[in-house]
Amino acid sequence: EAHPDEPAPKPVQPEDVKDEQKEQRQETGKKDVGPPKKPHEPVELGGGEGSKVKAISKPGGVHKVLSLDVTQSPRDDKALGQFGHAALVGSEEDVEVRRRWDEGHFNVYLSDQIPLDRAIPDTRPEMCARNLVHDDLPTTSVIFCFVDEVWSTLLRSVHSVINRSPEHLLKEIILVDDFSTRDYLKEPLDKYMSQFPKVRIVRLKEREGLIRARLAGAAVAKGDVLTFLDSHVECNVGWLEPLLERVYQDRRKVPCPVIEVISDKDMSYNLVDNFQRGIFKWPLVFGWSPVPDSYIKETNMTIADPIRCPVMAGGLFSIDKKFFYELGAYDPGLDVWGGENMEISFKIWMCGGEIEIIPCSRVGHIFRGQNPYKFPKDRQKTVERNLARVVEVWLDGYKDLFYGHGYHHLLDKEAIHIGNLTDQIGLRKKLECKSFKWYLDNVYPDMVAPLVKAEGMVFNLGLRKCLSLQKSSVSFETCDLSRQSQHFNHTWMRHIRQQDLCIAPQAKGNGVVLKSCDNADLDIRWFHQSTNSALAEHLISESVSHHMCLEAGPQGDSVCLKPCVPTNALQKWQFTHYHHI
Ligand code: UD2
Ligand code: MN
Repeated sequence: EAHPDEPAPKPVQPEDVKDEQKEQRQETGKKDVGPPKKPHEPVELGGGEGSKVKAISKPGGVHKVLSLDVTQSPRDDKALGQFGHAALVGSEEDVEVRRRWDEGHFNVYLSDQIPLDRAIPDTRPEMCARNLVHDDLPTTSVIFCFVDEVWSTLLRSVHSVINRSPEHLLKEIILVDDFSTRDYLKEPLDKYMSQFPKVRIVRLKEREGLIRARLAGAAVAKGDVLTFLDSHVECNVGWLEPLLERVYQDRRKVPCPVIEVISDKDMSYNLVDNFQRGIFKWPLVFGWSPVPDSYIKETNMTIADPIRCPVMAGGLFSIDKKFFYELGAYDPGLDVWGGENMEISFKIWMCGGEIEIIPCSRVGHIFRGQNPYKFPKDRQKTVERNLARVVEVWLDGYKDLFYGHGYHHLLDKEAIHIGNLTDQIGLRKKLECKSFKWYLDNVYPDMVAPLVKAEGMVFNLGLRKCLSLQKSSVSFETCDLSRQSQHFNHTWMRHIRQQDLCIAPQAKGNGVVLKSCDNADLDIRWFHQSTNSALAEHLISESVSHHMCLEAGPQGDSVCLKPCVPTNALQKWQFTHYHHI
């Protein structure tokens, strides 16, 4: 178990918190658990916050986080996978393991043999069990959406919520069935869940994808807070109250639990590194990255403090229901899977909220190598289109960075059927959300995001002169950085650009002309291999009809396109400065 040297906190049964007591608490502000605390004394939860924003104290009674776990002393402590231990199957069973793997893209065979209410190690940092939370926390609706989820993992997810959430805070569990095809998810699921009055099942009439499925769940939710979870998780001891406490402290905080790893192979429950935050890299790829040591030191951050996250992983978080709707919920135009975590993250931060990981709240999740369900359309195209919608609404000028990282083809909006964005753009205006630049500067300052790949003068190696824009034509001059006429950018769209003008190959002939820059214009892109101002390289026109190299006339009186010659110095160019991402 997690803290063998520490006596496990005495489990408090959910029945301990009765409705009458709850009402009484709200009236009198008295608590029934934990040490007494004066009603208006500021409460510091989890010590000095990494965000430097001190927790806002709220009046009202407090109690120690309820370390509910009716499963800590399980019925069968010899059961497979019990206590989150790795479960192994005999090699003669390998065939079965393999045969059933594709049902969920994890070890379904094993999962089916592990108790639905198994105990898992309490992986919280030690101080978490001593933290105080308010008595009158808001209630939550827990929303699971799923499509063809494996029976045992779906049930284990639901059991973990029921067993480890304070009864009075759990308004309901909403299961949104995203048009599953498997029979056991129909009557058998209804029947099984009928033993839990709090579980409601919503069935969608067609496959909507996880985004619209979550919206359908939210639409019927009665709790004050929405808590979204994937349908193959195990909520750990004390997971819920720390999340609700953050929302209670400030309704614009969007807390996420630490996502721990349930092995897809042996179903063991594994804790993850501390101090991890959710980030993205170009082109909007989600990832984890440690909080810098210097930041931890400077802010005296402890392993139990909330961690501000530029983006969330997507699956597991709590959000004040009203705030969720004020933000316009999710863009309902996002299909099936992917990109919605970027959308909600940018929206939350840019429109007044905050995303945090709460180390005292931990939920295990089975990470799978592949989506175990079918995409109605091509998977890659679906995700790309979702991302393009997000980018067009939220990224301002930085969208070129996204497209420039291998997504040029998405600029052809007609080909990708990006759909209508009027509502989303209108929403951003209405909410007066901040710019993407503000987001980068304030939320993700360590993100490298230059708007151009290279800039400054464009030096020709053979001629030893620099490109210059004179009277709207391209010529050469002795290099002089102080002259604006010699300043060009090589952008993420691979344009050679000065203000709004781009260098382009002549439609007929080998010369170059100036055109107004247009991201969708394939003819004005120039491939340039160099990433380093010590190395001159070709500028290769990507225009279909040319595909040749930019070359300086030997007298410096012209610039034109010629077939590329690796050794020709008149075809070698270097920018003054290159940016690295
Ligand atoms: C991660 C998120 C997931 C979501 C996704 C990006 C975590 C732990 N998981 O991928 O929540 O944000 O990134 O979109 O952060 N589902 C449906 N209908 C569909 C497809 C999926 O209901 O058409 C359900 C699915 O059964 C599951 C949930 O949506 O419960 C998330 O799907 P996933 O587990 O395949 O996503 P994951 O964990 O790879
Ligand atoms: Mn998942």
